[in-house]
Amino acid sequence: MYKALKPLVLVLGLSALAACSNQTTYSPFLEAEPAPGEALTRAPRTLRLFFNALPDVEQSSLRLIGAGGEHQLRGLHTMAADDLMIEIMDAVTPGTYTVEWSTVVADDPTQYSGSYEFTFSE
Ligand SMILES: [Cu+2]
Repeated sequence: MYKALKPLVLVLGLSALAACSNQTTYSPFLEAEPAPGEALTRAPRTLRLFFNALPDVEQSSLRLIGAGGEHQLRGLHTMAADDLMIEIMDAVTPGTYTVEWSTVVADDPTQYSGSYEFTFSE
């Protein structure tokens, strides 16, 4: 009995793995300011991310990471345009930056997350 179950467990395991590797195919994230991959020539003062539905601010977070570590951000909010927005408190110096986001949108209880980079040079 146990031996007969083994192939089934293996198949289920593989399909679970396939489901995991497919998780990047759906994301509520649409675009952002600064945009993913954007090369800025002026330091950004805010981050604004757009989604395909209204984010729940209480269940959302944004992080900005530069060469010197994590930047101080303040006042996560939505402008009610299916977006999340936050103010960058400390100086953004030339370099490459990573934005990490996590959110729940509309009535979907799934916690989605992702990240992207932009660069800034004077
Ligand atoms: Cu705003």
